[in-house]
Amino acid sequence: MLRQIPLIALSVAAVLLAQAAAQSCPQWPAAATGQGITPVERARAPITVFSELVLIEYNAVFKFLLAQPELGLVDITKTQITLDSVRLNYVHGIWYEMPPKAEVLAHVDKAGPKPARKARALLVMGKEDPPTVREVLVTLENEGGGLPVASNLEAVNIHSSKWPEVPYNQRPHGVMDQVGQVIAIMKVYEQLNLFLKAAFNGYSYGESCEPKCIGDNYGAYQWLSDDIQRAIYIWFFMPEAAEGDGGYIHPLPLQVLAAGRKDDLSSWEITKWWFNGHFFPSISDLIAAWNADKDGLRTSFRILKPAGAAKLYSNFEARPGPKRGADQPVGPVAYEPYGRRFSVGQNNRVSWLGWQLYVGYLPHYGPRYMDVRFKGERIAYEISMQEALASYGGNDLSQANTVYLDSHWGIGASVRELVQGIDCPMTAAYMDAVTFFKGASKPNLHKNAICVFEHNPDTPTLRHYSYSYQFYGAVPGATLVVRMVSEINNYDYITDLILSNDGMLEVKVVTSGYVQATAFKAAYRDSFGYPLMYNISGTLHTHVLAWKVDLDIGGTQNSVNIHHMKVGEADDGAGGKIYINKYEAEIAETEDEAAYSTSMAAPKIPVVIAESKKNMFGSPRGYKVQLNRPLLNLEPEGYDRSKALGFMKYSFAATKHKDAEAHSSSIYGQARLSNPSTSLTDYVDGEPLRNQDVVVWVNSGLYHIPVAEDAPVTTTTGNSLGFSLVPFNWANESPATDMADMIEITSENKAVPAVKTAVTRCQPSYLDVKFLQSGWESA
Ligand SMILES: [Cu+2]
Repeated sequence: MLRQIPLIALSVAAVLLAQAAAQSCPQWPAAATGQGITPVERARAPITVFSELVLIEYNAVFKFLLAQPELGLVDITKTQITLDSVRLNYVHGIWYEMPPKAEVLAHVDKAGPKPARKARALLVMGKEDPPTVREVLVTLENEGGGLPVASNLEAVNIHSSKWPEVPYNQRPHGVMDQVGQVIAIMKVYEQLNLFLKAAFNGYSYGESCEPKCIGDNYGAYQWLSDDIQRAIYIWFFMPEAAEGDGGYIHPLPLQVLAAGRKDDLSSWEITKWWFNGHFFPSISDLIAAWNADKDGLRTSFRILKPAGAAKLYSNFEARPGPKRGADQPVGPVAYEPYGRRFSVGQNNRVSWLGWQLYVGYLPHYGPRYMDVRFKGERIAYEISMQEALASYGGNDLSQANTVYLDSHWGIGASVRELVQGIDCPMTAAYMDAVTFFKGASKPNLHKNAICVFEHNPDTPTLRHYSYSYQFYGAVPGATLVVRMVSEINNYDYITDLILSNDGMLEVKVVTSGYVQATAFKAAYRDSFGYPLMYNISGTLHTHVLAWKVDLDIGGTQNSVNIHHMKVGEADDGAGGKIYINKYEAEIAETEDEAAYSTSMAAPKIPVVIAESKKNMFGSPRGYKVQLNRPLLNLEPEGYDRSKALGFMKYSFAATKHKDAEAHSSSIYGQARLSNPSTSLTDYVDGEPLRNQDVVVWVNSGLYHIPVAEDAPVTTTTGNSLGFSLVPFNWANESPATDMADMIEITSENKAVPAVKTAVTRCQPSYLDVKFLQSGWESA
């Protein structure tokens, strides 16, 4: 059915074409197909200072690293994994190292020399004593003039930290962890299957389970103590019931904690069991309790296995019954009657109606947009995602202990191809992403993973209708969207950068995908979530997205002008006192004054300004940072597991730009929440902020209480997170007023199209404006 949609859409376009011809309008092109930029084109394109690495550069860096004898690295994909594999050195990831900002600006703005092009690599060094994780820089030469040559290995600190390395067990997830989990399970394999077959009606786990198989899934890491430095929660589900990828919402009420001692893979074992609401120290204890029917463990147990049509709840198969919209299954489609107004250049440079930027990504942190300009002026040097948190509640073993920091799992490395006509409109252009991550041996090409399209919001950017003075004025709405979707295991994060024709910029993330579920108990309804199906429930979790916004308004010398919203007093004209709205604008002198949590009782509106650059009315030019759903961490101050969540201590923070403070979170936080290498809280340290290169850190989040409507997957509607950057005395009037499609219709001249509009070519037929009087005057 889905495959038919483009055909239907084309026929709709054909009808529109016929209509256009009848009006002697220019031919409207049929819905455009995506214009992928091939790896060959990417490799040939002139490489700019903002270009992410291309395929051949990743390969050159990987080959160079493996050839350095002092590193002793192996290609992990070609290595037989054994118990000794923990003693291997391998490359976990490679990405482009953005040069220091001063060098980039000297090159871009002042025609200075092009900074050296470097790649950063994350190396897991299991062979060292003690084993560690390190990062190195490799220089790339010969760009644009033949094959890239990698050279010059530099030791550097872990990115955005003062640490030269992190402990081995703080490493990002890799193949070794699966070995540890298997070892832990194998130690109890026979007893586990004995129990599974008894409790789950003959279903079992492992090699000989067919046809009644139980699958497993795993959650987040925990560093539990100096001895137990790596532990993970495993839970079980029935793939047969899930029929596809829906196992996330078919959990069995069985969870275990698998843990290893320091770096000894053979020590991995299951240290805790949870079955249907009860905890056990060992499988023997669980089996003994089952056999003895302790607390009704056996006799009160019902298998969580939906049957028949109920199985559909976790998938997208057609439901029985009539379908809405069956007589016309295709709604409106986007088309561009005069062709595209945006362009996507090689090296991911996007231009549209005075906006220009470079679209990029980091494999761990996700999307980043560089050198964002409007009407030729830089608005932001960098806008980049820093973290995606999902922190769970629950009184079982796995859900209660789940805190996902998705930079660890790879927000950028998890982008996937987008489906034309559904993920992005038919008119979208597509770009590829290339990442090298998770112990790969070659770069991963994500075809059509980024789409760009102009979107008509069908809400005018500006409008006024005056029947008194008989005129109508408007600037039609127009936005450009740059979209990437990261599918991080069960969850889908749809990230949009939205540019508007009036200089506003919005970053918006909506979520979809499967919730993570557990066995439902009646008490859950009061605290953690509602049933999705019979006795299965999602569990309450908090989503928080964090971003870095390096604004450069009129240059890099900026200040933060915080508008404190207050109630003032005034005269009512008759000697009485009235309360009025007012603001008290205060420029933050230090970083501490510009870092705060939003309070409903003391609202603040932060504006990044250039104090010395004024608009024609003498107001400092600026951009307002508009927070959308900031979220505060409710965990008690000083709580160990909050230390990696520094990005949600403040809803707004502004600090002085430092190349060494490039990120507010890190890939190493997940595996050791209590001692992250990087935290935003370390950056807010009282430095002067006035007339400095200001970097803003914001977050946005929501509480997700899972309900029945989260099946099959979470809806994107109503789950929007993000922030906006809004011109604030940046211009002398609305920056939309130079749009060619601004229109004024008056009672004297209401011809269609109106002559007062700057463009007189064939436009849509606006409804004839009659300026009728209405309301009581016309009665
Ligand atoms: Cu959610």
